Amino acid sequence: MGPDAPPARRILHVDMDEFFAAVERLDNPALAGKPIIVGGSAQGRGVVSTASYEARAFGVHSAMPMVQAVRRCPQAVFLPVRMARYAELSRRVFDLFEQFTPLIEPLSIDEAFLDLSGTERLHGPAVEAARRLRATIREQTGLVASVGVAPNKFLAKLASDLEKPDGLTVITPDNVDAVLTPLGVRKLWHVGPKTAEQLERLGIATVGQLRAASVEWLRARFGEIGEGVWQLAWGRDARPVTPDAEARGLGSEQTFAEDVADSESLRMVLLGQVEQVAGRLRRHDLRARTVVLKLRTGDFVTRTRSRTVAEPTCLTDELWAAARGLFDEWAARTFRPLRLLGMAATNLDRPDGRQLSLFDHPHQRRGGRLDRAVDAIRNRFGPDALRRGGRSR
Ligand code: TTP
Ligand code: MG
Repeated sequence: MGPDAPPARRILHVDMDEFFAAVERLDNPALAGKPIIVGGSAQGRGVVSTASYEARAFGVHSAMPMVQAVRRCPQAVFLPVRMARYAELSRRVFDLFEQFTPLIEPLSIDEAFLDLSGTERLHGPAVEAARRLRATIREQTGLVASVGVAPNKFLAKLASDLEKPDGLTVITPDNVDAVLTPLGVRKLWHVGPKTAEQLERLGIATVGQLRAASVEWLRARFGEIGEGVWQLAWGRDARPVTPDAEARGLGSEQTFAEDVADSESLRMVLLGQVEQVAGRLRRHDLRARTVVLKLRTGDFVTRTRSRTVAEPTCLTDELWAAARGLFDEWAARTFRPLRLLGMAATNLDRPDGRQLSLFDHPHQRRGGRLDRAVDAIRNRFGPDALRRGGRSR
């Protein structure tokens, strides 16, 4: 990487091991060590959702017709899918991710990307964080996760699969070539069976061979995918981890037992929400570009207003100014008693560059220090320990 290269990212890909089967074993420890096959239906039709590793040893795998699974592993314990229970465990696991970063991109019920870039100060090196995450998941849920750590999404996902089950695999600039070059081209995103066959017929079966091909030739032959695949072969993937901000929520909202008509009380509720969200942003070393205000009136009509700030920020004062501005504008024009009030910080961003922190921006210095002091007290004494005077500003 040249001197102008962006700071390396630290991406985790987390994938729970034999997820549905693992939950079944958790709920019935007598299943330990036995082949478990989850899926199908009581009549033995349908397909396998997943098989425990003991059953996989007999060649049973996801999406296999149940009849075939029965033939291959008749001694297995066959169980129906209990989706609600798996979703419950999934939620618990995803909640644990939040202790490490709010930049979480869910891929499926048991799989997600986490972006830990810029969190060394909070969580130490990414590998350490990955170790702790695996231990936390095991302690808190009794389930096992395999984790890949790498500078981008493609490599992180590849890594999590390499030492499954119960694996922690790190891909770095030092080992990326050794890991990638022997792999079959089918391991690359976008290379489906058809493209793979075409490539193989041209003598390109491995990633190493693909690297040797010219990118112009690949582009001419396969279009844009050709170029993308070539980049992946070199371990390059710039796609960002895209959190579902609304669902994972860097926001706070409150529903009132009765409609609240006093705008000063509402402003105080809003200030409390801003303080809470700003604290979470700072804890995760994030800044927000946009503040969203959410208002629901007694007739259950919900409105949102948003304001984008000039510079991404994690400072309570700046977020409060935006939220208060939105609220006051709405109140001045169309005030109505509220049933629900909430706010969210969206368009999240990390400080661009390792060294850049809260205190690098001269005009942010004062506010930053006050915010940190407030955070420290809150962390010790709870969220209600301090309330700043926001009334007359
Ligand atoms: P996977 O992560 O693909 O599989 P897994 O967690 O069972 O096993 P591994 O250790 O290899 O990660 O999928 C997660 C869950 O999604 C899986 O437990 C069951 C469900 N699933 C299906 O229902 N059908 C399918 O075809 C696949 C692949 C998964
Ligand atoms: Mg899995």
